[in-house]
Amino acid sequence: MTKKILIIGLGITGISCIKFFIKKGIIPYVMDSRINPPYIEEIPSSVKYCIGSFNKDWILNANLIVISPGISLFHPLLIDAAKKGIKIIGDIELFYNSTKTPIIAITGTNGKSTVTNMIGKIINNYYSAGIGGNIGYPALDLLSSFQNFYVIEISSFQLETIKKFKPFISVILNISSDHIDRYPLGIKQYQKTKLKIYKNSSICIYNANDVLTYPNNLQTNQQYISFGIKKGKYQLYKNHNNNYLKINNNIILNFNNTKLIGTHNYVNALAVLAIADALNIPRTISLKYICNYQLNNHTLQIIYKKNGVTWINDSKSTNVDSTKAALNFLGKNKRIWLLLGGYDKNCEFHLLKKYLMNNKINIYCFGLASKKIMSLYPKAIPVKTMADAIKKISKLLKRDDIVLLSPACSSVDQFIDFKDRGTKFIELVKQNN
Ligand code: UMA
Ligand code: ADP
Repeated sequence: MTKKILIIGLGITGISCIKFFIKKGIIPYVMDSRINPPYIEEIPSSVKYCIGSFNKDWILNANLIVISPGISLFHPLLIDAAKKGIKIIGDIELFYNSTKTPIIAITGTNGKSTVTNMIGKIINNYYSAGIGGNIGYPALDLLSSFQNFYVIEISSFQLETIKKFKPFISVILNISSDHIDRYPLGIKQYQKTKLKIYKNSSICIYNANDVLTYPNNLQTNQQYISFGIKKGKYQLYKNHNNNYLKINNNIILNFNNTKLIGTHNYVNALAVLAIADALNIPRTISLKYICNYQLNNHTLQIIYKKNGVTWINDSKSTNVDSTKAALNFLGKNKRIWLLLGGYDKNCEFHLLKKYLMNNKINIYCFGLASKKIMSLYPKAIPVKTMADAIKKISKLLKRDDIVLLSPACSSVDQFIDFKDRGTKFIELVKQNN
């Protein structure tokens, strides 16, 4: 038998892996446990595939297995394969093995896409950068065009399967409770997976306010750079109502003069400047792009204002900490109608207590997490769908109210993804106004 390469997963990662091997003249085997995986029609006719369940024989007789991020390494058949000595990797390791271009790797529970896009824009105005990874564009698809740098957003799922991956710069923005359904040993195991990003990196950038992001095995050949609120090399410093970016006690920028909103985004910008400086990009360029950066859709996106009521789409908030960030940004004084719910990934809703006990917050919960939310917050009103919540809320709104979709959960129980959830929210708001 010739070398058997097995790709597991027929999502966008799986398809990028198939194309990658075919380009090299290797015909892989492909498998997906779903009965109806999304990209079945894109498989070239030469490729043998198996769908609906995992094929034990294919797994245990492969020479190399490439798994997609949605597949856990803890699947019993993959544990057996690993015991047999079969190498199991993911697309990020393949990507790294196929390029000499320096990689900037960004992870964290929240802020990855914001930081990836922001630094990508800055680099593209001085050098060139390919931007991809968990942000929605498979890393392997970047290889077709030459770039000075690759900026890759990396999830904990993707970090599970890295081996020799060696980014030039690696960043962990923050770590808080997320994806606990995938990590049976809890947040420590999730953190350990995230910390893998630093292992071979030349420059490690971490959050001085978040000890979970601190590099653990310090090495003399690595450089460590920190950022944080009143802490670290790149600092956010608040004075009266101003929010300054400070380096070595020098004020570099007043964030109030930028398009960024929310303390969390100011902190994200600190990390961005730390990366840009490490790449020797002139500050004038970096600061110009930080000042003018427009947040991505579905992140604290003000979508509608009518009769003094503001509607905000923060569908990208898929965990407790991102919803905290949204509520911190909005403050304690306004009446907020919060749409919460979806698939909760075993995360810790009680961490929202300090915020949700505020009398000015009305909670409407939907989806799989409803029961859990209601058990913690009896005032929460359960509804079947987001549409039902909007219908009910629309009749109760008064001037100066805010309606916030910041669900603290993933969308997979009732929507295709966060974009679908956010887009439907926008449509519903228009229909109800
Ligand atoms: N699946 C099966 N059986 C299979 C293969 C997959 O049930 O045999 C399921 C997975 O459990 C998952 C879904 O199918 O629920 C998609 O999995 P996938 O690995 O095929 O996903 P891709 O389409 O390749 O997309 C992946 C990332 N998805 C996941 O990590 C689940 C995308 O991040 C990423 O943009 C893309 O690779 C390119 O790198 C999405 C995501 O939700 C946006 N990421 C998580 C997050 O940001 O919190 C980590
Ligand atoms: P990710 O790619 O990690 O999901 P995004 O930049 O897309 O991150 O933001 C996702 C959600 O997290 C949004 O609701 C956003 O407002 C929030 N967010 C962004 N940066 C941070 C941060 N540093 N801390 C907490 N929440 C954040």
